[in-house]
Amino acid sequence: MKDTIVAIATASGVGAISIIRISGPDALVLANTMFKGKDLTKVASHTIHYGYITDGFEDIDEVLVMVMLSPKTYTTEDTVEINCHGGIATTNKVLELLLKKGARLANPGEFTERAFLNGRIDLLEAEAVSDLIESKNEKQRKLALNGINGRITKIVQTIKEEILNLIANIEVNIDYPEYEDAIEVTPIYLKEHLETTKRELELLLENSEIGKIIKSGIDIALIGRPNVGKSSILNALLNEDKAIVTDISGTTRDCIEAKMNLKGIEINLIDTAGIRNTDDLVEQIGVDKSKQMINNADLVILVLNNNEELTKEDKELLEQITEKPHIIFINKEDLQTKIVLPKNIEVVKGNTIALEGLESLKQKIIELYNLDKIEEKELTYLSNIRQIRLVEDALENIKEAIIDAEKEIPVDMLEIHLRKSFDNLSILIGEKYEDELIDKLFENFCLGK
Ligand SMILES: Nc1nc2c(ncn2[C@@H]2O[C@H](COP(=O)(O)OP(=O)(O)OP(=O)(O)O)[C@@H](O)[C@H]2O)c(=O)[nH]1
Ligand SMILES: [Mg+2]
Repeated sequence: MKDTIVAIATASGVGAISIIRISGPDALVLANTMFKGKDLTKVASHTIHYGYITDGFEDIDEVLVMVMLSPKTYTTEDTVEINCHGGIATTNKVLELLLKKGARLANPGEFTERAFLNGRIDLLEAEAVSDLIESKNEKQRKLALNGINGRITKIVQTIKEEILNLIANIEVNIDYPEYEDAIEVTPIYLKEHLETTKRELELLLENSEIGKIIKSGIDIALIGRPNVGKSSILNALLNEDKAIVTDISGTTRDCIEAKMNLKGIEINLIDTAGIRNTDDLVEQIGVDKSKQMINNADLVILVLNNNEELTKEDKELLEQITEKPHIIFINKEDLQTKIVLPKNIEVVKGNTIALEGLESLKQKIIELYNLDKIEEKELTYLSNIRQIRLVEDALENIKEAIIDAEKEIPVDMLEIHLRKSFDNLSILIGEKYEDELIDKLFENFCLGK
């Protein structure tokens, strides 16, 4: 990390200004060699200076240069940010000059990686930086910001401390059995304390479901036989003619996806081809996709026709969705009721002609995912698979320790589970890491961050 890195920090394209960011031991000297104005190596930290960038022969741009000296900077290293006029030509020319002078082009996310490696932020905070940049709505923004603020880290640190205390007490018991004032860690004592830790980890995981919903939205598939009105429902929910609707069975041939917003959560609605046996090759491919969608979607809306008796296919579909989160929507309620439903199944009824039942359908989705409540809770959730896996492993080890404690296995034997759990949480916040994994993680960041 001895080299000095440079990257364009703003999005490429035409804009009022572009920012070129330089970080590392030579940041100031490098910027100074191409700056016509004050001597940047002599100015105070966190000051802005007006001047020109020059290649020695001609001026390249009129700029403002921000000087920030170590350690109070994003990376903790000396950092210079050149604010030049926007647009590709000027920005690239300034970048090119810096590269010629000896700076190295930064890898994606390398500034944030340095902030992490230099100990200014932990790994959860670093990941939240990326989330913040990518956030597209208010909830995603708040979730990411709480990550940056270190709220999740605090929760994890508390759990880590509890585990560490138990390990320390076990060690004291082993090393100094003669100490009478040391807490005697019996399996019963251990089990009692571990139950608390277990609940805390479980809560983190339960809440992470909400984090996933905020970050990735909910995939909802409209499934059913041909002609029951799936595409009509999609159009009605979106309030636009997105999918083709006709009275010909098998109108929709491929999955049609569209986004809508429910209580600030992104809903990815998927209209599918009506499921039936068919000799038409193209239609068959569509039908196969629809069947896959039953598995892949987060939620299935099974559409049935009020005006027809249940068919064999309907019954099969009802069977297939039992294990999935689902809503059954009885469409064409404006027509005569011929459908006879199995007892005790909960349905939403409506029609797309007078647009009835669609609000109830939305309400049902809101209830299923508690979308109304998300705002009230504090948005401190794990937000990616890496984080979730590590907490799952940490929990697994605590559970194993509890089982061992119940069997009254000597506490020093089950200390191994506690150590593994502790290590998982250390990896989660980046106190322990492998270089390669860290590089991989930051590769997903955008350039200049
Ligand atoms: N009476 C009545 N007709 C409806 C209703 N909803 C849809 N239809 C009609 O039913 C026919 C089929 O509607 P679609 O929305 O294309 O049905 P689909 O389920 O997407 O059909 P496929 O794409 O073939 O699988 C069209 O003629 C619609 O106008 C409804 O609530 N009441
Ligand atoms: Mg359709």
